[in-house]
Amino acid sequence: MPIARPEPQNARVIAHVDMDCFYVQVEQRKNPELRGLPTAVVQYNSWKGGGLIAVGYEARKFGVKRSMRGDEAKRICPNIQLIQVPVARGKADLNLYRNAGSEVVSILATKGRCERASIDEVYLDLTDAAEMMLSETPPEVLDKIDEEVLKSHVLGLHVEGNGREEKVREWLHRSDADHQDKLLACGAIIVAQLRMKVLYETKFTCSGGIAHNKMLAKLASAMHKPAQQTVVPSSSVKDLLASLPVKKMKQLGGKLGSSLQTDLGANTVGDLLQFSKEKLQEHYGVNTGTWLWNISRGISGDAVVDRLLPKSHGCGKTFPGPQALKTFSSVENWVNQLCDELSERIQSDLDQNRRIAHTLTLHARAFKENDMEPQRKFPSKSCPLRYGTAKIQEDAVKLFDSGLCDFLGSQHIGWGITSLSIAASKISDLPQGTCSILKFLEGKIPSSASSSGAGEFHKESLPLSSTDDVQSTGCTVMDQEVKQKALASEVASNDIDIKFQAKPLKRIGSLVEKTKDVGKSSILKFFQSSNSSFHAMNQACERFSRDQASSSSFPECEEHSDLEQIDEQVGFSEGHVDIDGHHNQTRNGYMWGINMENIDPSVLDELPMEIQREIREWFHPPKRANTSRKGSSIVHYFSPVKKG
Ligand code: TTP
Repeated sequence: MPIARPEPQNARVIAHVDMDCFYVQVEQRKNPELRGLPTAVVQYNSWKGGGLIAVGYEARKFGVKRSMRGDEAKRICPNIQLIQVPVARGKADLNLYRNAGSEVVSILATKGRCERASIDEVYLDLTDAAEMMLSETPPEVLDKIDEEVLKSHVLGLHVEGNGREEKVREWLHRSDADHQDKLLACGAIIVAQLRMKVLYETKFTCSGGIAHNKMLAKLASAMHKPAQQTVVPSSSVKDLLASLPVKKMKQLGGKLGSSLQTDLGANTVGDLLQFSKEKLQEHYGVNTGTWLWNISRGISGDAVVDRLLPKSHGCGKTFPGPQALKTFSSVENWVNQLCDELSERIQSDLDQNRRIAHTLTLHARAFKENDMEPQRKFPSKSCPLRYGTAKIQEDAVKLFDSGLCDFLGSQHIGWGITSLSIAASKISDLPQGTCSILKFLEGKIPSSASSSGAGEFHKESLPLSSTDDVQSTGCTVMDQEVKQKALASEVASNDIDIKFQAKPLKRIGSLVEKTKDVGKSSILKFFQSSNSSFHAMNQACERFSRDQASSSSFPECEEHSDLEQIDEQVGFSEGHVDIDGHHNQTRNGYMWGINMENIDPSVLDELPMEIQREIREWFHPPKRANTSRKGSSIVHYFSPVKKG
């Protein structure tokens, strides 16, 4: 559902940059002989020559379109070069294109906040860069303006042909322009520079839109392609939207857009101007009504989110026509292959970017033979994501099973699957501070560091991550392996990244590092000790996880995924598991088998006061009755995820 957000008070400069016929360009860079030739990239599936997924601009001149199949494209453009996407696991492997997209993003991100919106497009917030240019070298004082900037299309200038560049130069140079237009002029210069840099460094062309918000910038970038840019001054917005078919507007391509056409008779976005805000709210609710009222005026306050990495990972495969999957085992086979790829990608995201995905979703398109309810769709199913290929496969198959049950209902009839996809979403960064010390502590212990190869799990488990936002239809246990795997990979890298650590922890690191052969390593042993409360806590987590795993079967399992319940299991609340027992024993210094004296005081001193106090109390407990350890600060401190 669209969200109505007011524009911020100060004018922004937002750019949308979209690569031109992206996959084709990537293939042409790989094989320069293809340059200048009509080229298209086709899907792996070779039925009727394969579906076209990217069409080069030379081929478009012949009328070749993405909706065609290779055979048809050949008919209308006999010289067309059809390049098949790279293949892995029996399906398209998009890594080549993903990596090429990342090359571009790393260049574009140098000028302002950058949001990677898809494999080949980004939004940039260039407001600061434009303001700075305006105050230091405003366009009106520039003697020479680069040709690429002069080739910009400025909406509302109404000049074409030879005179255009002169008009654009005048527009850029206007000293009497308002602040907003001056900012856009700076934005146009910056985007042209960025596009040239992209071309120079990657050999890819891209197109850009420059406006005061994301919505307008996106519309603009598609207006003049390839290798061009379009500027949307505020004065041109009304005309732009007046002729824009509602279905072309983002978020109006589906039912909402259809309803605007049929129920309100609005065929263009501009047609919505005749309706009051109240009227639109009456029809579509307060939020959507307000959003419609806003967009018809070109208002959109959506911020450019700082995100260079994808929001989710997904992979899918279609099985058109006779290739439809009709048995459970054939579906399972494909689900396993998709999961294999997904698992590899989320693992590499974890290793490279320290990000964890929390939700696994399976989508499918299906049909029933002699369907009595053709309107019933195969429902998408989600569950908390567990790391490890086998677990993802197991869960995805259960999701499919659950979806198929819902899809078929009580009917015992034949079915077929024409598309399958799985996605890992709700991706978040690994918690930093606590994770760093865990990494440090784990990574520096010879027994775990040396025995853990890349990808190997630590034997000792860690407290679980929270999956607070999972919309589960069936569910499995949130897995500790997320954390374990994170640690394993970090340990394997053997590279202690202390830049995220709070300062004191950094010093602990160096102190322990320097002195680890003598008694001072006791603090490490302390946290590693198989008898420590930390271990007890982990064991409790493991037990909890095992119990849940053994009892979890789709789709009827309980919702145990959140941290609160896990906290109970590890003894943060009274009367659960045996952690209190451990605490009692540790107070005698008995179970840990170490003395306070063995801990280098300077190391201990580096810990936060609350932790120091707690450690000291464990060894020299105050003479008072045993109290509940609910909310134990040390446990919180070393827990990788704090309850949010
Ligand atoms: P788009 O940006 O939609 O298109 P494009 O870059 O090929 O062409 P344009 O110059 O018109 O923007 O998609 C980016 C890439 O994503 C495209 O090169 C191939 C891939 N893609 C698919 O695989 N399937 C699809 O249905 C679409 C739309 C794109």
